[in-house]
Amino acid sequence: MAEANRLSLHVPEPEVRPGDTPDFSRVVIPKAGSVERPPVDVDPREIRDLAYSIIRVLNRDGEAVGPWAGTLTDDEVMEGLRHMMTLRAFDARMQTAQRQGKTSFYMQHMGEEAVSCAFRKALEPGDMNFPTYRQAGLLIAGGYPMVEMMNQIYSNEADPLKGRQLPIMYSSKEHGFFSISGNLGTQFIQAVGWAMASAIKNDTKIAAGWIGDGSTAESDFHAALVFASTYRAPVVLNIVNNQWAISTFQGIARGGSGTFAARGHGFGIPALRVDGNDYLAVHAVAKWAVERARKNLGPTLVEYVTYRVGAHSTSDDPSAYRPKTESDVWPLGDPVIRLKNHLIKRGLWSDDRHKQTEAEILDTVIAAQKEAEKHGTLHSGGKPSTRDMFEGVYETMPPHLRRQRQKAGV
Ligand SMILES: Cc1ncc(C[n+]2csc(CCOP(=O)(O)OP(=O)(O)O)c2C)c(N)n1
Ligand SMILES: [Mg+2]
Repeated sequence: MAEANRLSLHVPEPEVRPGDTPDFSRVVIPKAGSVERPPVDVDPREIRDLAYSIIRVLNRDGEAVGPWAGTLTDDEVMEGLRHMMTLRAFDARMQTAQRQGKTSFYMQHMGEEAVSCAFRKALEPGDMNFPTYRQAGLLIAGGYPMVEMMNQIYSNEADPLKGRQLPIMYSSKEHGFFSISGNLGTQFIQAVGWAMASAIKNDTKIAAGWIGDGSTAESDFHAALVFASTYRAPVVLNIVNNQWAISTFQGIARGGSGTFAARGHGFGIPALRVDGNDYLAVHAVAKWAVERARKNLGPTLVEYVTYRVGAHSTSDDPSAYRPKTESDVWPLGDPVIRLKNHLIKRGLWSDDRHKQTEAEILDTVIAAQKEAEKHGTLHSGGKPSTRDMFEGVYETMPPHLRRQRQKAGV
């Protein structure tokens, strides 16, 4: 065969490898405030460019600028900073707890705190999230007790899920947080299905689906978009592009598409890209998308451009696949520091107040941890009963499980 006719596959490669100088020059970042804010009933064909831009509110000087600014009061912005700081402190304590053997597993949010914390504030009671493991900010910002989260992480006697779920896979119907499934991609089809059911019942509640950049390669992602677009389901479809899917860079799942958001175009779904490290921008875009769903205008696809600063999980070592200093040069900065600087600029905050709040939050997290540890940790103290393993799943227990339960004597 002639050399020219031989076929070969294209396998996208990350620009840099461990030991190289990190490089984010491919990430094109528009100026804060430069992207238009269309009316929520806009024809999706008129805003195709929003899938290729990045909606930003906070500029380099910490000012909130442009048409997407101003969706929150001063008190709400300060509360938002507190939520992100709480999530960060919670993460740090639980990461250490895993290293101390108090739980088998933990996953951090470092760098992505704004996404789930700000999104939660755009929802109403009764709305339902279908989250992955990296949206605990939905619970923190929704006022779910940290002690309950820790009880779940420790699989102790007070674990609301009775040891049945992997640590961090919380569930709270009351807090609009559907049980986390380890099977990624399922969140998108389930969110669309839940939203369709809400519309079929002529209810007023909307759903939010969550997926990572890597998981958009799952067929569930595409099936969800078909149903969402055909039936105009009241759902917000969130893609958290944190640049990595464990050790696989985002270029693999994105493939030839310009951006993840642009995948919405083939389905006629309005698609927006937002600075995921900008609490104010995330809130403004979430509010826009939630309003569309609530007004029965149908689904919105949102891509949050962010960066996973920490390891994928406590079982991962990122130095094996990316330069150690890559997070330092991530061009969208740190969500906590950016909101802090904004509040300082506005005269509502100070470095001293920040340090004091950090200390107060740490005390609260430690107090919650002590409380949870009274109920046991992975290898010590109270555990869920063996009986719990058999309860609460089947209305009528199948015979083979009944036999097992009898054998166990519970
Ligand atoms: C269906 C399915 N396939 C594979 C896995 C194993 N897995 C767990 S996390 C992960 C990476 C996901 O990356 P991404 O979607 O970008 O989310 P991120 O962790 O970055 O938030 C994979 C492959 C899984 N949990 N579910
Ligand atoms: Mg990812």
